[in-house]
Amino acid sequence: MAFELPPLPYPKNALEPHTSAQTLDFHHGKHHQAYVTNLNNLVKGSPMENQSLEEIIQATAKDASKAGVFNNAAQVWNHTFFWNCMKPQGGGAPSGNIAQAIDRDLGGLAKFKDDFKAAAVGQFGSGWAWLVASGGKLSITRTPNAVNPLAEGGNALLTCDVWEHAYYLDYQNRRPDFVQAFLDHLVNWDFVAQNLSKAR
Ligand code: MN3
Repeated sequence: MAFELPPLPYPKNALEPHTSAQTLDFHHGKHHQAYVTNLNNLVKGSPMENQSLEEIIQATAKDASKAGVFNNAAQVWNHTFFWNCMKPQGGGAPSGNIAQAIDRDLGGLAKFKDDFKAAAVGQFGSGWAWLVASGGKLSITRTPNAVNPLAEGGNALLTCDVWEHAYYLDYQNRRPDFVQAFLDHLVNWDFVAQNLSKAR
């Protein structure tokens, strides 16, 4: 059974003006699709064909000979997760458990936003910024290329794609402006709270 590109959880123009329909057209329709196609070609005829994305990611993360499979599997997972981390009229302030955990572990929402932005902007080259729950505690991390917290056994709660293809059409070199717009206007806090409630 081949992996498939999941549809975006909202119309392509729904995140405007913060992320354009043109960006989502390329980012979802070309970049994300290419990772799906590459992964299917790489696992064809191997036992991995019948494994879940999560199983493939965890099995290949530390195996240099499987870097191609890992990179494409992780990028398929990362992008599907990223689309769900955003919604139209998102951003604002979280409530409930996730708000309490941010206050407890990360010094409150304002400090979380500053620190998440610093992680996203400070990732040299391509990668991802993450809010992670591990051992019952929240932390902010950044990863290069396709690497994600699953590989380390952590629970991803939120991510922002900081590969240039995520923002270049709309923001050119201004990654900090993209990350600020993500935090202020796009974050789907309901999805983040749902991820926290499922965290192991
Ligand atoms: Mn991307």
